[in-house]
Amino acid sequence: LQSQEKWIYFRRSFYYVSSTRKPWNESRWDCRQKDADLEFVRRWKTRMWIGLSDTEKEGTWTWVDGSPLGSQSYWAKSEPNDAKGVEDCAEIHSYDEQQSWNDAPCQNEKDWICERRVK
Ligand code: 2F8
Ligand code: CA
Repeated sequence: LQSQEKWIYFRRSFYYVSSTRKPWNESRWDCRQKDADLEFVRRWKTRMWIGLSDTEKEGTWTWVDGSPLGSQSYWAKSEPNDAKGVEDCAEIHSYDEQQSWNDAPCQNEKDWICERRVK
């Protein structure tokens, strides 16, 4: 971990909160360079990327660790809607804990959180 960076420890993981906004891919790359990966949170103070996308196959949502999105999901009402056919990355966009996710264009710049699990 780089000493200037702020990581928060919670339940056997370290969490890093971004201080800039980036597209989904660059957010994930930032995490990977930190030996971490893009995390998901149920809600946050701003719109924020989570580690979930359907870029490989439209409509098949997959976590960055390769696991499929199971029955546990928190899509907002009418989401994911793949608006204009260009929304393949998931964000937190609402304070509603049960309906907080939206799919958005991956190149949009948003905040993100990295998770580094303690081995
Ligand atoms: O109403 C939901 C809809 O809101 C926006 O589109 C108007 C979002 N677009 C972006 O974030 C770019 C849609 O993803 C969302 O479905
Ligand atoms: Ca959407």
